[in-house]
Amino acid sequence: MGRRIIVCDGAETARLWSRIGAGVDEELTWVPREEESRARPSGFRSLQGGLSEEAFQKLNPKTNDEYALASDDGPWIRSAVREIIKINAAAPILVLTDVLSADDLPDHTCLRRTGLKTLIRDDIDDEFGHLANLQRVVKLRALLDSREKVGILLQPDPDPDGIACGYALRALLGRKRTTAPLISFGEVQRPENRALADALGIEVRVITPDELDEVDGLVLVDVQPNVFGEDPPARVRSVDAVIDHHPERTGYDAVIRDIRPNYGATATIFTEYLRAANIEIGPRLGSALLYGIKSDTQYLGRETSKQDMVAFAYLHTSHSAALLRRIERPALPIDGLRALGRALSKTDVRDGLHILVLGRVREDVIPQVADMALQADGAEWAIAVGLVGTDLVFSVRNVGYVRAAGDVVRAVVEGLGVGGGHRSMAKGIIPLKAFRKVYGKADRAQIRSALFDAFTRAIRREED
Ligand SMILES: [Mn+2]
Repeated sequence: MGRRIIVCDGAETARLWSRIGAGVDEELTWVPREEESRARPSGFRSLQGGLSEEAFQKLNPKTNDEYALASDDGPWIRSAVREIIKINAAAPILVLTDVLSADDLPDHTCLRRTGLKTLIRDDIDDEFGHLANLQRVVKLRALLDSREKVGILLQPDPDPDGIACGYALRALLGRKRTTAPLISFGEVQRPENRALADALGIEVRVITPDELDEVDGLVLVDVQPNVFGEDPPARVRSVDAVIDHHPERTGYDAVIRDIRPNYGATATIFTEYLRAANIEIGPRLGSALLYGIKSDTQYLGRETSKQDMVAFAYLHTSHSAALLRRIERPALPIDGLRALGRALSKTDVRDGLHILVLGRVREDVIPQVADMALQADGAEWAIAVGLVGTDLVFSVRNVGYVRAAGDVVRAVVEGLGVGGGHRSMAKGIIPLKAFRKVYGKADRAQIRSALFDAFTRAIRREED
């Protein structure tokens, strides 16, 4: 590595730099402004004769040296760059300025611009952000520490974001499952949500509104009372705290309210809390929060804020890849694999559609098969369908640059069943009875050809 040759415009800039402190490999130089010639900042060499090739030559430059130019004066920067590239045409140059824009700077392939005072300002603002989060944590603890049992209420059929946040709140409060139970008015249903709870060993207790009397503290995470119906139970309309990222609702009281609708996940708020409070995030908590952000933002795609990105990166160092894999790819049952084997033996991709008919399977097998089916050569759409109870359940995936999967599925199930989803993932349910009424029988061949026709029609209709 070469040196960093720092060139400051005037004594004031040089003094600012010396307050930041110099690195061992930094050569500090300055160019005095007219009236400053005797005010040499300590530690700085004056560039003899100003910005000239000769002055730079006296620094004995090497080809692997890097340069930093600190100035808000356009002509000063331009002449500095001009002289430096006489010495090394490919010199890497960092320009530190709070005023000049890209247009003010000379053309040089290896030049970057950043702030000087604003660079420090950004760090300070970040630190005050952490401080504000710490303050919220302190208030939460002060409010709840004296309570014997704090209920952490999640939405019915809690999703990964909610479950992860409940788990994080328990860690923040330094409590156990007995003194800070995760509670909900509806059980964890969706297979991927159950996979998270199982993998982390988290129990969500289903309770009735009456049972809320058992807790003497109540915190709502990733949810607000309006979710519990038009006329929510009185106890949830007056709570200790609400921490959420959904649009702010009215009609309830909370001592502490931290609602950030611009965030993609409540898990981002809790990551900031944990970070501000200097709480070490272990692999289980790290994986849960990471997965919470990932699933609420669809892998940092939909409605993702900068804060979600920062939290995701922060969690990435503490999560467990093995644990995350177990959550995202739950163990497949053996008979599910056999059903997949039978479906694969008849597989083909026609007009970009890959349909796998599984027969009777456990429901969580279906989305996993759909994920895999999209990997088939030529597949733009993957549809995995299985028989669950008395319903045909299908999961749909697409490559993303085609029509939205949710819209296509809604068109396919119209008048037959229910369905919906997002841009590249969707799910549909058609009762067998309804299917038979329209298509006669429901054997594999019939299901395959009926879905092929329905999807082809729906995709084409969408494209018109
Ligand atoms: Mn959420």
